[in-house]
Amino acid sequence: MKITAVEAIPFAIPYVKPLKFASGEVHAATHVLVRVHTDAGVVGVAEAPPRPFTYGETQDGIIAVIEGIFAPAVVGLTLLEREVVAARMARTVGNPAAKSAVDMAIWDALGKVLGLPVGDMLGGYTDRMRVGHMLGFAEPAAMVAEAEKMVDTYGIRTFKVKVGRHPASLDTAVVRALRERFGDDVELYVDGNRGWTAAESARAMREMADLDLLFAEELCDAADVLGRRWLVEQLAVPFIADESVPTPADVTREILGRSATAISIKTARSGFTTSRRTHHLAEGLGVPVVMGNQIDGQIGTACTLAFGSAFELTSRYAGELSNFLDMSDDLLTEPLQIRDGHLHRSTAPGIGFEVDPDKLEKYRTDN
Ligand code: MUC
Ligand code: MG
Repeated sequence: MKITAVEAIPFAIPYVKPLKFASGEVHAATHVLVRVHTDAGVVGVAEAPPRPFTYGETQDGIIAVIEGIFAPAVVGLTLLEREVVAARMARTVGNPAAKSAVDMAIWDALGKVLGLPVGDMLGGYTDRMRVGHMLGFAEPAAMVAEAEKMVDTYGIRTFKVKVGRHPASLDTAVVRALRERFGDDVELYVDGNRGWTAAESARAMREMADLDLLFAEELCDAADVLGRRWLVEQLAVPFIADESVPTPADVTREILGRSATAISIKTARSGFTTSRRTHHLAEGLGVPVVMGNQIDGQIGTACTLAFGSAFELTSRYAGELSNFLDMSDDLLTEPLQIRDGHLHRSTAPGIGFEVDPDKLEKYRTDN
C-alpha cells in the first residue's frame, strides 16, 4: 500500500461556452491530472483546476509544486497515512488545488485497494445528489434559455446566478427574468465573486427582495470586514462564504465574526481530508453547506459528488455539479449522466471513474 510515485500531467479541453463571472472567465479546462502510483500496482487519480483569480495557482505552478515538493514528501508513505500526507503538504503555504488533487488521488487509490467506494468510506449517507447549475454572465434572454435547456434536458431545478456586474441592474434583471419564467418551480441564488461593494450588494439584494432567493454568495470582498458584517446583518437569506473560506480556520473566522452564515465546501480546494474537517466544523457551528464547483471537469465533479453524498449536511442542498456540461469533451471512459436533476455516484471502488487513455493522449499538453 506504499506510494511509489506521483505524476502531474497537464491537459487542456476547450469549453463549448466559456463561463464568465465577476472575478474572471474560463475558456478551456487547462487542468492537471494527478496520478498516485502504489506498490500494489493500483493508481489513484484526481484533477487540479488552476484558478489564478481565486487562489493564485497556475497550471505550471501546480505541476512544479507537486513534482518538486509534494511528490518527494509523500513517496514511501502508505495510503493509510493520509494525516501524515496532509501535515507534510501543510508545510507549504497555499497551493490548495495541488494539495487537494494529491489527497483525493490517495483516497482513490485506497478505495481501489480496499475494493470500496470513497463515498462509502467517507460517510455513505446517500448514493445521489441533487444538481444545481451555475449560470455565467450573458444577456438575460440567453441565461433564461440556458436554464430552460437545463430544466428540459436534465431536470435541473436549482440555479446559481452569477452577479457582480456594473450596473447591478444587468444582474437583477436576469434573476427577475428567471423567476418570472419559472415561478416557484426553481430555486435561485446569486454569487457575486466579490464584484460589488457591501453597499452595492445591499442595494441589489433589496431590489431582489421579492424574488425568493435561497442564498447570496460572496457578493463583496471579505477584507472589507465591517462592510461585510453590516451587509450580512441585514440579509434575509443565508450568506455563503466561498473564496473567503478555503481552510477550516477561515470558516471559524467568518462564521464567528458574523460575516457569513453559510459555507461552500469545494473538494477542488480542500480535498477529502480537509473537507471532512470543514464539514464537521460547519456541523458544530450549525451552518448550512453547499457543495460548490471550482469549474470542475467530470473528475472533479465525481470528487464533489463522492464527498457531498457522504454526509447529510452536504447533501441537503443541490450541489453545483453540472458545469462540465459546458466542456467540449472530457477524460472519462463513461461520462457522468445527470438524470431527473440528480447525479448518482458510482458503486465502483475508489472515487468511481476511469480515465480513457486515448482521451488523455489527445488532450495532454506535455507531449
Ligand atoms: C464559484 O462558486 O465562485 C468561480 C470562481 C471560483 O473560484 O469558483 C467559481 C464558482
Ligand atoms: Mg462562489
